[in-house]
Amino acid sequence: KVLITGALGQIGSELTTTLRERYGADNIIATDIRRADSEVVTGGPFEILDVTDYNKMYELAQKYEVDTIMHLAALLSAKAENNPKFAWDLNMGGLVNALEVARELELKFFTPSSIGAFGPTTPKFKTPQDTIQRPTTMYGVNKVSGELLCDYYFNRFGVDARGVRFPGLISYVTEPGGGTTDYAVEIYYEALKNKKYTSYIAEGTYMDMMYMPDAINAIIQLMEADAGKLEHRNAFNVTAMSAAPEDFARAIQKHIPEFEIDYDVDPIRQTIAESWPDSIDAECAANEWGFKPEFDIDKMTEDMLKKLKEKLG
Ligand code: VAH
Repeated sequence: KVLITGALGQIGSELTTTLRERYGADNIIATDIRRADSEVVTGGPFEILDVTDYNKMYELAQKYEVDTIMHLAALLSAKAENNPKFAWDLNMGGLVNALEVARELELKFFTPSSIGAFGPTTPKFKTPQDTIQRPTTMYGVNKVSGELLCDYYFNRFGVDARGVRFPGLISYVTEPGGGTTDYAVEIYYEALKNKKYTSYIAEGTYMDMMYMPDAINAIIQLMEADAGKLEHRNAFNVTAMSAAPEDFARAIQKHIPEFEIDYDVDPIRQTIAESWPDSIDAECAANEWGFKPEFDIDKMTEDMLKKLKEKLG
């Protein structure tokens, strides 16, 4: 039985529904800081949980007799830059609470890191699994600290903590909130609504990206992997493509020829994007637990436009 925090978020909403299909709805306890009219709330057990409230988290984990926590509640990079102190309190306070509950109740643990855990001095191309990590954003500081904290709880207390460094995630179910890579989601909505998108990230800015189905599969594969095979355990580099705004425009134009992109760069999110790698190396994830993404930019674009058309009606 799994307790998911941040279950109404971009990853949490799809992770909740996929795990409910896979393991049975009653075995997946969705939690978030607010209730919303969403099938995440109606499709199975749902509880209000502010992850900075340790006692409530402990109480829910015990009440539902879960054996796993998947901790997804966090503030993303751009929002964190606007509220660095709040980001620290939520991102680190929530994580240490979740790890403490996992330690106390001997639960399996998942939380994602991000390519945001790398900084300007990290090798930008085929970024290695083990390399320099001196991020220059509060989000990045939170992600590096989180990777180290998860390793600490594994080495010191034996908590079976696992994690991946996610790239930008593209999805059509729940929009991301306050990330730097959100342009790669917005562009599809705008393509269908206005056949035009003004990108806040400059042309030629490469970042790793992945379609949400590949991200959810990666979480399940990692969590079901044989623990003995995990050399790196937390923070596996995972990616499906390295892309810049013009790559998305070209892929969309294969379906909507008249689609146009122009640029109005946001200096804050551009600075964040430029501090991250262009392309990371996911060799360790492939070797240690068989990570293999299915969607490249063309396959993702075809599916994204099809599903968004249905969603937007
Ligand atoms: C963000 N989508 O933009 C998140 C993610 C790698 C990007 O961490 O902050």
